[in-house]
Amino acid sequence: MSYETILVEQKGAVTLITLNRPQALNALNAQVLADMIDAFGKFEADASQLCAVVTGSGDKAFAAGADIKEMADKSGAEFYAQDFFSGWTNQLVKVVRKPWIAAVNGFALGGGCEVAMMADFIIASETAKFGQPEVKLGVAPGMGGSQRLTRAVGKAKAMDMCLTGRMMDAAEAERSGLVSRVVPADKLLEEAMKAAETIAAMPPLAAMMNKELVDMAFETTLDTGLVMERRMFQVLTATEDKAEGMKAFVEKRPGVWKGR
Ligand code: CO8
Repeated sequence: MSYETILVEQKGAVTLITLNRPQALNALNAQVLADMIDAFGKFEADASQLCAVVTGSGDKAFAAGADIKEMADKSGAEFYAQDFFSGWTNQLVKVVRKPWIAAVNGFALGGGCEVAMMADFIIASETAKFGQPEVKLGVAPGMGGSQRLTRAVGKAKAMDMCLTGRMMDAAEAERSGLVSRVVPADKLLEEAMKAAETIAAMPPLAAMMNKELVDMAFETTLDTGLVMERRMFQVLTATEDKAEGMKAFVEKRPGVWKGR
């Protein structure tokens, strides 16, 4: 399947999605959103695909934000009537239950940082730079920056980033808990694919429920989260993959998963 603004490749059980508008530093416009929704829908529906990686083309940017040129002349009424930006969270976060990783090469600013934060985790290259510079344009984050960044790095850093618009480099992002790992720029894709392949090799239902449980930690009380954790644990003990996983451990061999 070919798209106007992204590249999509299936590599074994991993779908690699590359934001591909390098001339605009992979800025996110309406076409990127439409292409991403379609690609993520196919990833979610394809039983052979178990994890995805999203990265940016070129070595300069993951995505330098929502497309400012597309938004500049839009009226406030249009932004509101279209519930502008809602598609990203509604389609990429709420619909997608399989794990996916953002591999951030270069700038992840504004909407770019926000899409990276929609991923289950971020692997950054040493050259990555994160920022929510919307304040400089007279606006505020619109795709989760003020909420997901604050949950990821805490109030002090999130306020600093949103109020000054300054960028955070990869080392600071790792120290602050925004990214899970920092790797050399020339190893980024290799490392992200390796992580995705590791996830894709896990029992799929267990991977999906682990994702759901960690996400729940941001949505609910500790008591409710702990109950849900026990229930999902108990549900997983009823799967064929649990029986196989424990048998394979005892027999000192890799498990062979059925996804049920
Ligand atoms: N949207 C559209 N085009 C962009 C964007 C963007 N977000 N970022 C870069 N580009 C384009 C540039 O216009 C330029 O195109 P051209 O060659 O045609 O002039 C090309 O990409 C290369 O960029 P630069 O020449 O600027 O490259 P530099 O290396 O000099 O600078 C920077 C790189 C620092 C990343 C710089 O491009 C920059 O500051 N970009 C904008 C970052 C930003 O502000 N992002 C947040 C966008 S807003 C958002 O995501 C939330 C919604 C806010 C609503 C706003 C309503 C108006």
